[in-house]
Amino acid sequence: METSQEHSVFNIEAIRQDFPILNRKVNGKPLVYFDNAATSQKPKVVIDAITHYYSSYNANIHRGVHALSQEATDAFEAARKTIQKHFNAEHAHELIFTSGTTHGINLVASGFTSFLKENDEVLVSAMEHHSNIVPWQMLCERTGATLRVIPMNNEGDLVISDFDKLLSSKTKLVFVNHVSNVLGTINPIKFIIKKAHQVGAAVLIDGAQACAHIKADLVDLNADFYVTSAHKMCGPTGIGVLYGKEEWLKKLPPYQGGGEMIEEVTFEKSTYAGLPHKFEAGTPNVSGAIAFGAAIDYLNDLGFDKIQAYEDDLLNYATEKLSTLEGVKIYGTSKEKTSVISFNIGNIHPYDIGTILDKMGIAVRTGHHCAQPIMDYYHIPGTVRASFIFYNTKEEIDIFIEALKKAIGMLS
Ligand code: 7TS
Repeated sequence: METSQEHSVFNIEAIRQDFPILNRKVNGKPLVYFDNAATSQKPKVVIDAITHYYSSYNANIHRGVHALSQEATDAFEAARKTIQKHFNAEHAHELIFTSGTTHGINLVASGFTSFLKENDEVLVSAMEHHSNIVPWQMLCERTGATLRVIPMNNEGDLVISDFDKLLSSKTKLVFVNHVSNVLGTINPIKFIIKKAHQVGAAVLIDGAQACAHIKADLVDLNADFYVTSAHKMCGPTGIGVLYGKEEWLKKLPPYQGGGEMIEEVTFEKSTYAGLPHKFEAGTPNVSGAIAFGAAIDYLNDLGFDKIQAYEDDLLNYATEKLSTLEGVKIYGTSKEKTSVISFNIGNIHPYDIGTILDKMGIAVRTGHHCAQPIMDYYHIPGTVRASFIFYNTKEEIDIFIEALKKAIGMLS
């Protein structure tokens, strides 16, 4: 295994060796994996953490007197602390294990049912993933509150002056992604949080697309809620985290009833456990949480400053190369963006480009990317999306550009 010393100079070859899947071929060609915004690949330390748990200390947690249960509980709670430290949250009990971003958002949206009434307003940005839109629409249906939209402009930036105008004493909640999954825009969330707090609104930040690229500092951001999924940051699927400020998590009712979330149960009445257990009913994804911790350690060993500098370089290189192709239109040209490029070429359908790239071993996503309002804004059915991460290389981008040239030749 490569040491973090070797990684400290961002030794890309050593880093790529950490990811077993990168050695495979697809359709007879070396895999070029540019679908990292959908899910990232997993380093061996993460895969090993899962194998080690199941082969050495698999047990249910928080309930056994026996050694395996204690070891599993300790590892599970150590992972929570790793995540706390990573996001600089004040307390470990402010971090609730979820199955992912979607679960975290639904938990908060469900909890706000009793806090909202008719004529209250909630604000969503124009560039959200469906999972940061639909749960709030359902909340509005339950409560009679109104959903209002912070608009975006052609570059893919939020129109902050309009956000200012939308804020009022009626605003109770604002939910915005840290980074857009289509446009790559890094939203000015610290400013948004500050402004929303001035009118007494709570803010939920969807960090799903940020977490692999940006280390969020929750004390500095002062967010009320921050949600993310481990699988976007080299961890496993089926596990994520909801951060909530202690004062909010104490106020919110439990999302699910069941084992482990109670203090006492009788047929007359049940009382609930304290944080974080109140929101963690049932047997959790123990191996997932432990491997999530391993993924965070891995990323921090690489260093987020180095990750960002490397990915910025990849983004600039790819943007420049792509722009030389005739008929290319890139959606999302914000000055502040992560390594995601959504584009179309002339009138060629994105799906056709994706299919040809796949034949050449290149994985991209095509379609609306679960963000139909962005597609509506640009009046397009979908885009091709290439999303890069720190284990991608300029050589892979060259292969991608050559493959695109071939695809254009075949399709136009
Ligand atoms: N929010 C954002 C900004 C996302 O990009 C995604 C997933 C989610 C929420 C939902 O995360 P989950 O882990 O609960 O599914 N985005 C994508 C994507 O862009 N392509 O595939 C999944």
